[in-house]
Amino acid sequence: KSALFVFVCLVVANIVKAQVADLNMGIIPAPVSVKKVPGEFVLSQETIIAADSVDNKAVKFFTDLLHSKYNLHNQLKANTGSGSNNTIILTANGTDNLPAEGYRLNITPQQVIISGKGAGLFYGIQTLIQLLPLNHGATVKLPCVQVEDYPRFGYRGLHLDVCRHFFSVEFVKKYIDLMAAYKLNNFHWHLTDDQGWRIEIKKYPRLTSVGSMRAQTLIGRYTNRDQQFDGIPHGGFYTQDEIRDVIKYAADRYINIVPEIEMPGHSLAAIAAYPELSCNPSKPYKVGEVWGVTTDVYCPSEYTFNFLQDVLTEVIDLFPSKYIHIGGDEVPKDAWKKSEFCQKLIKRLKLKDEHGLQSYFIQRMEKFVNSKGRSIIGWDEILEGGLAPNATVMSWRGEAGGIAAARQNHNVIMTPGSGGLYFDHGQGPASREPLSIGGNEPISKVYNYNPVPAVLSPDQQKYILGVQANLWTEYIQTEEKAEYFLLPRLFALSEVAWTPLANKDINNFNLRLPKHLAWLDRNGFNYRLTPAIGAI
Ligand code: TNX
Repeated sequence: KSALFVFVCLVVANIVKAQVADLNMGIIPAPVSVKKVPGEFVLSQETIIAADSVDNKAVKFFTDLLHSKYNLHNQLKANTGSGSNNTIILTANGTDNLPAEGYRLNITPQQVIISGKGAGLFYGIQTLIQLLPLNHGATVKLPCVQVEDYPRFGYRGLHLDVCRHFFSVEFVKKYIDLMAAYKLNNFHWHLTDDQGWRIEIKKYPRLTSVGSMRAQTLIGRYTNRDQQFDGIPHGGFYTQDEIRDVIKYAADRYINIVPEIEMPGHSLAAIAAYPELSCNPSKPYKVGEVWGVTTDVYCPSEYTFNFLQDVLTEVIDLFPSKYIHIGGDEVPKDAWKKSEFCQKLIKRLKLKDEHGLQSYFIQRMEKFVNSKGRSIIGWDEILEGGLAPNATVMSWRGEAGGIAAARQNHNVIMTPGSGGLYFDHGQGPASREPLSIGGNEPISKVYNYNPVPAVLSPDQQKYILGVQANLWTEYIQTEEKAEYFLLPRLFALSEVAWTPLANKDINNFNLRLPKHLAWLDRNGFNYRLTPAIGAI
């Protein structure tokens, strides 16, 4: 009898589970509200697409996709507001009271209506695309449903380090495609570091002719005591034309690109190109060949400030982003301690010590960026010695920096390694994973991360703009490996960034995963099979 009872309970539990999954219609990130209704809409060659504006970029994205993936060439016409059958209506009408980036999607047997403004319309289309079957015949059926949706956070970020290993424009676009499909809206492009400078700067050609190429790379871990090198040069950079092309590609998908130019640390590639940027210009420098933190950093001299202002001027001319990331992390103070120039400067400026100098450096650069109408983001070390007045803090060494910044009324983006957001860490036990920097951040840990620390008051919590995951590439040499480390964790990130806390449910998420893994297969992405769905 009791066995029968347990069996019945299990069956009921599974039905309930399946229904919850059904409620979300398999959508990732889970929307604010989803209501399944009976019936289906049949999308065919005869279906008309009626849009407020026929040359809207979201509309173009949709018709291009129907063409390329479903071989459908539907008639596109201006939306007249009349309700003819077999029509997909894309409109800004009916968006009253919707938060920014929100949309409504209503599928009935007669019509599909997506209401949204700007990014909202684009996200409504992304949700509709997720409802399209992966396998289809001559007709494509869409289940009837009513969705209302908007994001939990305005900043939903993903980072890529193209310095430790260079990635092609094609790959960067593929990365952006993934972000768009999962409603992420800020691509943090880590463009400069010790081991490579990756952006063309017209005024300083040596940054790329010298700084974009390292002669060799340390094999294996950076703790490799034998110091064995591969003997293979590694390099690459983006021309300004390529950068403009990527910015447009991202903007067409409602993705902003936050460029990062590191200072005062992680700057060895630039110093190798222009040794005058260091406090000890007579020393021989070469582009970094080992990972970790180097003691060679920019000297806070007028030469350096002029150089960085010139660089940022070109960067700001290229990137429309409100935010310009100026790094600020991991700055050993050795070179400044040894430098007579720096010691005099500390005295003259009445600073406490080298931390004060770091703060002076960042504040000075912030003033410059602000004078161009933009704002800086910095890693949480920019808190040391006092925050620059308008800075946004990216909290990576846990949440402490973010909490401190929010308490000082500064905006914060949470990206703690301890929250599972360092996607260069493994997704399982090291023994079963490819070589990585270490760590074990399974998808469930990413999923359960909450970017809003409970220790903050409701007013302070408002400073948490959002969340980001980072893909550092010391041990990620190929596109396949980058995708393997990114996926499927990106799906969990999208739900952390978008879905209301109350709607988050890991069991429900796990039930929705297989369809999205199939989508990855269909679109040629490599990924790690997750234990959550019964495979390692
Ligand atoms: C720390 S996160 C760094 C990066 C490394 C990363 C490796 C941050 C601001 N600095 O330079 O690539 O760890 O996980």
